[in-house]
Amino acid sequence: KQKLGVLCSGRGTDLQSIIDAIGRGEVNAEIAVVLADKPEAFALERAKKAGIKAVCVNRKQYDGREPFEKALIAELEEAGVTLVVLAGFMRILTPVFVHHFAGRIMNIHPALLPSFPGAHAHRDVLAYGVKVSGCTVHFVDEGTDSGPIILQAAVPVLDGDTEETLGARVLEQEHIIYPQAIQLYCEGRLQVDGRQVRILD
Ligand code: 3YE
Repeated sequence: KQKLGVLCSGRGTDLQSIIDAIGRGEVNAEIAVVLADKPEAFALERAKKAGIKAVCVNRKQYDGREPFEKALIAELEEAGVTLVVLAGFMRILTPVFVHHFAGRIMNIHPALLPSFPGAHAHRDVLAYGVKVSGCTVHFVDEGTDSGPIILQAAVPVLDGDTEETLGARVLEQEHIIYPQAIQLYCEGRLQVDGRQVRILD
């Protein structure tokens, strides 16, 4: 059984969708630890409420990325984590972290990659005027939002959408496809071949 380490920075609604999917028996994994990079991340409360170990590795208390990531790695290894799940985690990971968990890190991005990478996807989507957006689950590599794509879901962009209304529509899909992608990994059904991720029967 895979042991997940979920990294968060915010409200933790994607984390909650994973907790709930495990509870319904739709994801056959265990969340070994939830880590946040700031103490006010509500994800920490969600984890504790679900009886999951929750630790703040406060970025502000570290002098530079490498010591911060070493601390993350230490927590993940102590918990025996086999798959790292970024769920609204707002930090770029350096090659040190990416190589430590090579091929074992997933992220969800709230747009249809390779369009609109980065920290302000909904704002960028609305500014560009595209009519379709969505979300993307991908493996994490050394680039930002550039790794092999596992699953995507599309939603319409509607007249009068704000970052909030579009974000809520995309979030509904995030809560469906992130647990699905994690379960596919847990079943050993994701075969990565360069950029292509094949989903095995
Ligand atoms: N790291 C790698 N590859 C990826 N992290 C995320 C995805 C992903 C990844 O595919 N290697 C915004 C983060 C963007 C940003 O620039 N953050 C700053 C700090 C901002 C602050 O001070 O709060 C930074 O330097 O990390 C997760 C999504 C990252 C989204």
